[in-house]
Amino acid sequence: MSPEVLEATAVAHPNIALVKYWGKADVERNIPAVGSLSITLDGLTTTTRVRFDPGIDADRFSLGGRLAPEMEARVTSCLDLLRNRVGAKICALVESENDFPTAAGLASSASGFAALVVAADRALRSGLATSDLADLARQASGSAARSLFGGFVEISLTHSDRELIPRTEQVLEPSVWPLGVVVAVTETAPKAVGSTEGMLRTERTSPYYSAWVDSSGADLAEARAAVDRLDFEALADISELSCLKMHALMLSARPGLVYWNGATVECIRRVRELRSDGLGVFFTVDAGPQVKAVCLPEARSRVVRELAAVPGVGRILESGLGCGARVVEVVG
Ligand code: 2P0
Repeated sequence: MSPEVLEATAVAHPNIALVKYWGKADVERNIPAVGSLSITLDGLTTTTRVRFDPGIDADRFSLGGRLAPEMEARVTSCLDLLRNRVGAKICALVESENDFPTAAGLASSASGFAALVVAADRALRSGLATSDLADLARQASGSAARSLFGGFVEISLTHSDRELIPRTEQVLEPSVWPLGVVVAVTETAPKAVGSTEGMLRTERTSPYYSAWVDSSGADLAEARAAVDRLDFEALADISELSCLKMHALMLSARPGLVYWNGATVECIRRVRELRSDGLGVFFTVDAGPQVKAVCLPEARSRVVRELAAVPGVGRILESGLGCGARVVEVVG
């Protein structure tokens, strides 16, 4: 192998927001309009190998063993951020695999861009701090910044010279509060309207958008306080509120964004019944039809059984909380 070939492989996990991000303060720089709080999963994994090779004159991207030219522009833009930062010009072959459905509301772009920046950073020997890599990943996909870290992760926004500055940080190690997540997969096809397009449409057309942005800071503070106290009931309340508020906002766009199907609604109803029976579980749903049930460890097996029995649920994925994106192999 030529000594100029630089290669590294990284893994990253999707994250699920409990306080949701929806809307952009700056589209160009992909600054979120609201802060968010997420948990990183350990049961779903993206593995990405980046090989910088002086023998190629354009980046190439494959997903699951098939070339994916439709995604190359986003991958190249993300790599350009890193190349510009370190003064590199070399192109890369990027091979990525997900062990879960892609683009169906399971945050594959989050784990994908997190793994990409971590692998590319190591391959180029750039040695950037995790916070800097999170910032690069955030510019590629807002939720990706959160997958750089494990456990409970917050993106907070501060004002500086009339600009919003996002900052991503871990707020709790996964071992401190080892919650479980049960994903009820109700559909595996990619979603009809991607998150970026959906957010821009919502901002342009929903009469509720400013109320969403104005109330998000209080939701985030409430959720942070619940996490700090390890208060499951309080976290359940504020997480379901943030989820339903985001979907109400999406529904109020023109044309309305309906990411749910019938089984999504049935799963939500079932989780609510279980919770009112005293089981430690709450739901959240992202820009897709899957329902994620977040639960106390002792509730997990019952939640799996109950959601598997809901008509329309095709598959159940189980996860605990995991760690942030990391390098698993370096070549050269
Ligand atoms: C979240 N979502 O907080 C919210 C909830 C989906 C619903 O972050 O436009 O793919 O690339 O910054 O990161 C999905 O958005 O959006 C997302 P872009 P991204 O998890």
